[in-house]
Amino acid sequence: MNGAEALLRTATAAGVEVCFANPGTTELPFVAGLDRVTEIRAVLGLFEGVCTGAADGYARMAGKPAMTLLHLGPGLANGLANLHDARRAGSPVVNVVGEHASRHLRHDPPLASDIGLLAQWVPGWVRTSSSSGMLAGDAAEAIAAAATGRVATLIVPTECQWGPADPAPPVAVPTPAAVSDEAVRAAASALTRGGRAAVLLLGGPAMCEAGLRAAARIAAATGARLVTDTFLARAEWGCGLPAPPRLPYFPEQARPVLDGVEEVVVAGARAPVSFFGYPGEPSSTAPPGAVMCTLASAAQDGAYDVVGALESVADLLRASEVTVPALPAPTPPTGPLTPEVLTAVVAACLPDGAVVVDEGATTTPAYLSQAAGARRHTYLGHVGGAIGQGMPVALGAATAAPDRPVVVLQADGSGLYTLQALWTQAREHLDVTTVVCANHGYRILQFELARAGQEQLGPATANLTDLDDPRIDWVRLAHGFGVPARRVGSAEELTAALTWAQTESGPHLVQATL
Ligand SMILES: Cc1ncc(C[n+]2csc(CCOP(=O)(O)OP(=O)(O)O)c2C)c(N)n1
Repeated sequence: MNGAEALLRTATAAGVEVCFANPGTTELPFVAGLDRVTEIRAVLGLFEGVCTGAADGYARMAGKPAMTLLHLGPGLANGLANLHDARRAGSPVVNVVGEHASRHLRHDPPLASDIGLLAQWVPGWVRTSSSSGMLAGDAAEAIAAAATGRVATLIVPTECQWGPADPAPPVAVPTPAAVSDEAVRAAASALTRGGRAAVLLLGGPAMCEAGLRAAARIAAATGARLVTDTFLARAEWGCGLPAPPRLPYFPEQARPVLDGVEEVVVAGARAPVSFFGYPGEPSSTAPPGAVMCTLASAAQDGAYDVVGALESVADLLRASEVTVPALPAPTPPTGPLTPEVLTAVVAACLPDGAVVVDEGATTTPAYLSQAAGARRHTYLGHVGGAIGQGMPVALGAATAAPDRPVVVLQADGSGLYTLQALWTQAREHLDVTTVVCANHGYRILQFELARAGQEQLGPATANLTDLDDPRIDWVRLAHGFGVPARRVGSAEELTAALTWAQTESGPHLVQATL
């Protein structure tokens, strides 16, 4: 057996089932190995950002890593932005990046570059294999490192792929540690400190059903308010679940939510910080005197059992179970499409068991509150701020959960970074409905310019933020990738289009013109 096959057999033994790949000549032993190791499903992405974003979406749904197969430095470089998002989401990902044969690299061939430097840019786990005999063991370690919620990158010179090797057994993955009794007591006392206004800020793993229910117990027992992080990697959402409000994106909207708060307890989130630093404004969106208490932070990279910590706090407080009052199910509005109308229609029309991927940017801030009474679903948000992840994440989520319909709220500018994901969705016949929020501009940048005092766009600012000339035709783009598509301009048309998309299998796209 050669090193490539040994790596793939090691990966299957460790539970890896999918490889999102865009290979080149230096990865051909892996490509050939995938013919022999048929337990791993090889999925072609037509751009490396599609592969890395798909691995992120897969990990969020499957709770385990997929592999990516990337070609040398340029291939990895093309995948980096979505690896950044994966890291911020705490998603396990294993990248296998081919490298020239070591003896060949000395001659500085055209594709030579410092792959390790690029890989190190995403903090996590990075190694270059030194021999075919070591390769399988390196792969087992990479998979175990990724399984703790990290991006692991294994760089594999071609002689390691074609040289002789044996598979390696899986490496044990450490389970998240229990949060200390001291941290549990500190959080409980911060939340009950006589008469002081407290917020329990939730994010990351706290957004699963058990975490939300434990948080609701704490809130009912203490009077603390629940608020969620602005950006959520994965949240269970909808009818019968606690639906805390989320911290708004803009600091002038986030500050009033936290106004008067004296204690902030962080569970699985990061301490509240505005997305960007603005002249004369503080970075934190918490009031200046608020005391921060970290029960478990997202910055601790999955090291702690956040749900267990919330349950311990609830138990310490002797908090009883809470029944969440049933909210009315949303009904689809009518009339012209606005951002709020678009998201209200989607919330009202969700199919059973849906997964909603949200890269809707300025169109979708209202979605989560509108969907609080919707059919129960899983929400996958945009955590890292590097745009172009929506359709790839949907591809990965649908690969991991083929029985669940995926609905993507996709801002048009962001969608244009990685729209080739549509082709892979069609090729793999995945049940994904992409709703393109077509406002034909980089609206967020226009908002930011207005906030900075530039209400009127000048020629350059208009040129760099307007996507209307020529107007992008998503219906034709989707058809070109083999995806049936429609254009809609009203709530009624969007409702009808979503029904159409859900009655046929396979991917669909709806261009919702705003
Ligand atoms: C990889 C990357 N490139 C550029 C940006 C800067 N950026 C942030 S939002 C944005 C435009 C978003 O436009 P769109 O997706 O259409 O959403 P809208 O603001 O119109 O709702 C850009 C270019 C970024 N965040 N990430």
